[in-house]
Amino acid sequence: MNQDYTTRRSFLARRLLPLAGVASLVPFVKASAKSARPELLTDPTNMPATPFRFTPFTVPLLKPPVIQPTALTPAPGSAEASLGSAAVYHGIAPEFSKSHPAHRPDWNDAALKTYKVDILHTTCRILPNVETPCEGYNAVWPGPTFISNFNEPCVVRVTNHVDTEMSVHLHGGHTPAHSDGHPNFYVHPTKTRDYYYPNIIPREHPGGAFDMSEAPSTMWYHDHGNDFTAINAASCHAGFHLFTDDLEKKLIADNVLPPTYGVTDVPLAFSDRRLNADGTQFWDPLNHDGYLGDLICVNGNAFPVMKVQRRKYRFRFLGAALARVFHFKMSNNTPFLMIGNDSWLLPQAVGATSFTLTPAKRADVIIDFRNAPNEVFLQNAFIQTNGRGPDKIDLGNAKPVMKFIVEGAPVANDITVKVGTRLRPNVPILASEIQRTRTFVFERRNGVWQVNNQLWDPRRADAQPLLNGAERWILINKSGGWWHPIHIHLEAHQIQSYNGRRPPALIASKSDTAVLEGNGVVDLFMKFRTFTGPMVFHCHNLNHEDMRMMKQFDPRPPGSPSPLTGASFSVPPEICGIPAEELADPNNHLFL
Ligand SMILES: [Cu+2]
Repeated sequence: MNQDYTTRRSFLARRLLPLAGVASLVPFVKASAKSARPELLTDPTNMPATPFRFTPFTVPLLKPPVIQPTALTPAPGSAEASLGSAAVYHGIAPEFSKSHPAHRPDWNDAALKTYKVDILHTTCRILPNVETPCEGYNAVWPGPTFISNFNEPCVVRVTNHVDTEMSVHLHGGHTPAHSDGHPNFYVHPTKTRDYYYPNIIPREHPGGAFDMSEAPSTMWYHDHGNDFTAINAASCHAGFHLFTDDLEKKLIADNVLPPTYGVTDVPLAFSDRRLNADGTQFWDPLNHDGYLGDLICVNGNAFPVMKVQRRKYRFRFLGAALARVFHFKMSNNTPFLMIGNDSWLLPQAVGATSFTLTPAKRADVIIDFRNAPNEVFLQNAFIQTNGRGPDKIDLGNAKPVMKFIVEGAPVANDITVKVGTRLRPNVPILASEIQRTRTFVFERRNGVWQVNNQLWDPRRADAQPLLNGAERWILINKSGGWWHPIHIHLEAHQIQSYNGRRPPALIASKSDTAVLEGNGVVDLFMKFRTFTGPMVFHCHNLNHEDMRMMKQFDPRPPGSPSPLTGASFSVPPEICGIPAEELADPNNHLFL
């Protein structure tokens, strides 16, 4: 196993060192006084600055394309596309089978939609005149947007054309373990895997009706490969997966929310990048604190511009950065209307003059341009100098990250959502439902990131909640000033207290990522429904995740302990999707 570990780290270094090495040889091209860069970002890091001049706010905001269904050959679930086949090497989630005990007849209310995604080498234009090698889902960044309807299952066939093990996680999804994007359930290079998303939500009780308070709105998908998640994310593996149900469709039909993807309903993925003089991305493989770029990208382009009308827009903010934390405000100080946190709409819309977005968080936000000046900027008020987390909020010196050009007269019959508008009713988890309390301490020991004094180990189930049960988890940050946004897979959690206080309305109902600020404590309730594990929870500062700040839980029925005893990686092949002969292959990178 140590041999295996060394091999993987060597590979990692081979893949990444050219990026960092180039940077160290290239003299820093100092930005002139006319350059906009010093005004765009406070960047007192020790990393070399991106050595290109450019004019910000000239590149139109990119709207990720919507992926269209396509027929798959061989068909999902066929003998040719099953465990061990050559065509679709990894088969399909066992829950897909109608004979599987977890399968429910009402999962088949709609026909199966099928999609094809290829992980490809490609290039992107972070800056308009600089071609940057990257990778991407269907060669675009952000990846194509999925739009799924409740209870309309789909299969996404992913083929890996790059030379790294990949794993695709549907973040916010209520998904079988086979298709969840577990870090060790790979799509190996040259191989193909079917991800099955039933697009269902948890039920009120086992066998009962679906709990419609659980229907998500804004999920996203991204790489989750063991050890490689940070560099894979930096290589542009991320996209949106939107989800609708009758309740959200009615809000749109009633003109409460806007209808049109890409026009008045716009996804915004925020990340940061840093370029070398040859256009490649700067990357320091020895930086485990957290990657920071000096170019703020929105949907893949640095500092873009968007033309808008004088009306309300729905923006799906996504914290797609590896370690940067944003604190957003508008340059004209118009307030935001917050309608969703992470994957879910709020019970009612909440006003906010500014808000924080850590890695992995989503904020579903209405911005009203009705009274805006002809030019207005979205600004970031956090000053951040390293991966530790933001240093301070400086609202009076916020830096622009995106420009809006506001055109025309106020639009008639605008959407009606406002502070207090009721959106998605919330069914709370009650204290009386809690079966057990667990405490997880996040800290740095011996230079690596740990949870409860342990490193990530895929052979070990760190928690075995009862399937369909509820637990209280207390997440404690004992790593000084470091921030750790903790993402828990499988379903939403409910934050009971945030740093010892009642949580603000924005995070008081449903979240999938609990933010541990420096020395912070989050006390939460969570249910574990529908699917057995293994599932993971981890820091979403991706450099921390890769350096072992991750644990595993495995919901199991009473009397059915997890096979993950710590002795071996013993998840059945039909769950992990990897044939037995591959599991026994010493070149298979399942462990470290
Ligand atoms: Cu962290």
